[in-house]
Amino acid sequence: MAKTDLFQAPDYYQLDELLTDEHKMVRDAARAWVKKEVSPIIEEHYEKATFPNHLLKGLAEIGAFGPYIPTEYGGAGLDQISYGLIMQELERSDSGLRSTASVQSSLVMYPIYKYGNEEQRKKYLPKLASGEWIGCFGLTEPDHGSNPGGMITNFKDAGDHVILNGAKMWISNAPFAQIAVVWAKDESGRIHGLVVERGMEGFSTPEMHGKWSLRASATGELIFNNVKVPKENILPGRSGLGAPLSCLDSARYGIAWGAIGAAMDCYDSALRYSLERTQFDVPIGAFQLTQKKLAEMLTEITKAQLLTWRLGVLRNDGRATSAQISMAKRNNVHMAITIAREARQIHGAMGITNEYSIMRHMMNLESVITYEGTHDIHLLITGMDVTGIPAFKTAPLEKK
Ligand code: TGC
Ligand code: FAD
Repeated sequence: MAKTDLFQAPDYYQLDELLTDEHKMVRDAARAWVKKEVSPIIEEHYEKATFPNHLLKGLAEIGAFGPYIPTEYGGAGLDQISYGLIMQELERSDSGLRSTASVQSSLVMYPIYKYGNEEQRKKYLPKLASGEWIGCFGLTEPDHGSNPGGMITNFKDAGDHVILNGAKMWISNAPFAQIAVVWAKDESGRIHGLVVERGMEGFSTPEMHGKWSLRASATGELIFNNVKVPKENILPGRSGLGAPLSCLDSARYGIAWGAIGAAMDCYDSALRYSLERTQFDVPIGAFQLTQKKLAEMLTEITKAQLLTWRLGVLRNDGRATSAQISMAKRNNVHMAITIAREARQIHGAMGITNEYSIMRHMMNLESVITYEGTHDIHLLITGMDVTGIPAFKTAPLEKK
């Protein structure tokens, strides 16, 4: 039987006062849509490990595909805070749904908008904004995760087209995407973005199975076996590793907001449960140890809300740095996973069941703390920013 979604968002510092009417309208529309369309079906999709394809149209309607892409290309033309609020509401339901929207908006539409030419923008963006086409983003390879600069996927010049070879792994949306924005090296070793379309000969997208996390999101490989890609599909605006990394900035920013959504859902559920569940003749919320958990959860959520709102203001001004975004992604995802674990304890045995969203959030967040840069990589980005010294590489180990 479909469950009733009783979610109430915590706003302990009255942060709604910092939002414009448009922000609140966008957020409330996403929240209402999630309650009506997603909450009743998400557990079933999670259990079956299927992506709820029928939600794509609704996602487009609430502006989740290209929220900040200009309206002339089909985007919603919203600001960065509205974009963040949509991601928050989506991840409140499930990180996998937010993932699909993050990838579509920040990792597919953004590079085409930012580094594509006018023809490419007109060809792809409206169809992506409406959800008619879904895209994916291929950066990670089997042997190159945290170190994408070492990628081996490559292309060779062949006149009016290039020949693409290699493989990408762990790619969200890959199994059903119509297009893939793929990062590959040219003959001189320089990284470029190419739009690879489903149906091109030699291109396949096998689904990856066996995930205990992000089960309602489809993850796959991208395999390129002498794929002929027309030169007009190469994004001309920027080359080098900085091009894909700049797209990650946008997606990581959205994740910083999204993680707050997952945390709010866990806190809200734990608070309600602590007032309903009785042990030793009193609600478990009467015990100091339960109150400590709840108070600390709310404190961390409130700090994350403030951090993220400020980051949104900086991003709207074009002043947010990559390192500031890393700090927010790292802090908020860690905050959310910690809260999910504490909320699970408050729910006792019930916390491990699908009656509650807690365990699903907790397992999802294990992916979120790893993708888009791991927890430790983001720490090293902050470390590099404050010291000026990159600590990603050590000298190669000598063979004995
Ligand atoms: P490094 O030498 O530091 O930098 C290479 C060039 O890139 C520039 N740069 C950036 N530009 C824009 N934005 C950023 N965030 C940037 N970070 C660096 C840098 O200035 C340099 O430019 P130039 O002009 O001097 O060449 O690069 P490195 O090889 O030492 O690596 C640095 C490191 C480790 C931080 C980077 O590789 C990294 O972030 N690794 C993590 C990889 C990652 O996050 N992968 C994510 C894959 S996509 C994904 O997970 C999607 S999940 C989606 C979902 O479902 O939501
Ligand atoms: P590794 O890089 O092998 O890291 C393993 C461990 O070593 C980590 O703890 C890491 O922090 C640590 N480590 C690595 N280097 C250092 C260092 N220099 N210093 C200290 N510690 C280090 N990628 C895409 O391109 N597109 C997608 O759509 C996409 N979707 C994903 C969806 C899911 C569900 C998941 C799980 C992953 C997805 N990814 C995607 C891949 C993701 O970005 C990578 O998993 C991530 O970047 C980490 O790479 P890795 O798994 O190879 O781990």
